[in-house]
Amino acid sequence: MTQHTTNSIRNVVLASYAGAGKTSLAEALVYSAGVIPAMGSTLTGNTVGDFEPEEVHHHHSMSTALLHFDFKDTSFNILDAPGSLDFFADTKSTIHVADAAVLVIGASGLRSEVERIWDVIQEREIPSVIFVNELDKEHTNFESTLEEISKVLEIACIPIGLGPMRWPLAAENPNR
Ligand SMILES: Nc1nc2c(ncn2[C@@H]2O[C@H](COP(=O)(O)OP(=O)(O)OP(=O)(O)O)[C@@H](O)[C@H]2O)c(=O)[nH]1
Ligand SMILES: [Mg+2]
Repeated sequence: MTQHTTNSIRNVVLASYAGAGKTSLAEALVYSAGVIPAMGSTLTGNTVGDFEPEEVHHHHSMSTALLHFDFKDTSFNILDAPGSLDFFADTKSTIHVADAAVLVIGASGLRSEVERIWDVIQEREIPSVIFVNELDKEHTNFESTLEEISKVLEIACIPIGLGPMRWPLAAENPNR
């Protein structure tokens, strides 16, 4: 097992409104890293993140889940925060302990709660990126989503695209 110092540990929060795809993204990350052999789904109720019976029943996260993987020399703790405003206190506390944030936006439509969550991330002044999700859905458009994000959050976005990536660790992991 790799020994990590605090310098090589990153605590990254996935935050957004409900249904944007945080738990699915967390699942894809641990799958890509070779931690799990197959991807679960929140609809089926077999994801790593949504493990509480209530979460499985309602298909929504109700508290922050911690997922972990190593990539190269860095150890990542992924904090999958709930999106519903009913659990906003939990989301806020999670953002307050994170080193970095990923704001997940579903391309099928931005919800108004996103401003409140973005404000908390901005208050913390931690490195943050926006992940545009659901681009496989019909009638979604990356450029118009980007425009909407810029308008709603009053920021200038710099698009970064990552192609299909096979992580070195996945090839080494016996689960893959
Ligand atoms: N088509 C498509 N569906 C997606 C994508 N990401 C997530 N979904 C679906 O969207 C729904 C919500 O995804 P979740 O990952 O549970 O969303 P969440 O942000 O964790 O939601 P909360 O826990 O309620 O905050 C599920 O049915 C997912 O299968 C995507 O990229 N494309
Ligand atoms: Mg979730």
